[in-house]
Amino acid sequence: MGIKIAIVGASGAVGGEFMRLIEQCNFPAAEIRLFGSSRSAGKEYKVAGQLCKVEELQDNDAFRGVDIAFVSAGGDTSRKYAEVITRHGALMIDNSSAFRMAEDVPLVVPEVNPTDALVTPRNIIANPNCSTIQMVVALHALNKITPLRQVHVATYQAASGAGNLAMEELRQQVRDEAENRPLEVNKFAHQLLYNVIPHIDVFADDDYTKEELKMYHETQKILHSSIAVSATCVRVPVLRAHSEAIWVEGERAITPEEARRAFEAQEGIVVVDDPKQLRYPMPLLAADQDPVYVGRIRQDIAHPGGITFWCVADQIRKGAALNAVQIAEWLIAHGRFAK
Ligand code: 2RA
Repeated sequence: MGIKIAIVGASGAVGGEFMRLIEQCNFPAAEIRLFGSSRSAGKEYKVAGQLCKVEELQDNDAFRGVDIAFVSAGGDTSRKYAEVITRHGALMIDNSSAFRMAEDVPLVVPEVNPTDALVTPRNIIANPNCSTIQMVVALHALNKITPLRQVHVATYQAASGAGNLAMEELRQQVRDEAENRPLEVNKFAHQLLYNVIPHIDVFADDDYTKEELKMYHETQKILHSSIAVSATCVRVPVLRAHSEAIWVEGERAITPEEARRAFEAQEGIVVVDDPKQLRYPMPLLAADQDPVYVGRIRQDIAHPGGITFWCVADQIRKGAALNAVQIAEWLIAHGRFAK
């Protein structure tokens, strides 16, 4: 079976990962089209053996015949071009926050709520925010033991979440520091090198950031529950994997042994938890890898019956491109594109 795909935002960090994944996963792509801004138009990339030229995203009929459009070009572009992309029947799998909370757009993590992807009245499926994706895979495992009520999470988010230029800014700060040059700060509110910045996305009226509120609202939508998530989201000088310290409380007490068994049984999770041997998940372990890694599993001494653990995943892969490709693979396996 051949699926005709488009990648929108091809020149970005997530767009590049889509291209690598299409090749690495042997995605059944009969045709691959690339789209981008006027700045990117004309660039050429080799994808799964095909030489593809970036076409300018415009209000035209270029998406006629496309089955799946993987879109990662920012919320404004998604909002502006959703109708253009979907008007001839293409399924848009959107990485931006534009449609995540829309009632008629499913928000999907395939290990957690794949069947939500079957109902797409607008031909749009939203990919959750990266920090939400890795957390909900872990929460889903524990939710099978007992319904979870409350979650506290502190994130340690990599530069990649802010895109290619942000990763380059961190690399450049390393080089400039080594050469005693002044450090340039453009993509973040402050210097990231030798620093942590407790501020991702803009501040809302209640003094949480939008990134933190995404973790609250998206988690409820994906888990179909009223689970309450209080997050503090922090940027750290790491290149491409997000880490999270998570504290959960369920309707009944959970033991660390139960939690470990649930994580080990959960599709998508690899448990790395042997503190005596200094083995626990870290961003350097997770970079370029598919799984959500979980470790440091223990009873919460501040909340008897609560569980606390540490969770790490590659932000560009599971936090973005891989999750979208897995949604597409699940739909293909369930006959969505059977002709
Ligand atoms: C970040 N969560 O890490 C964002 C990207 N979606 O900046």
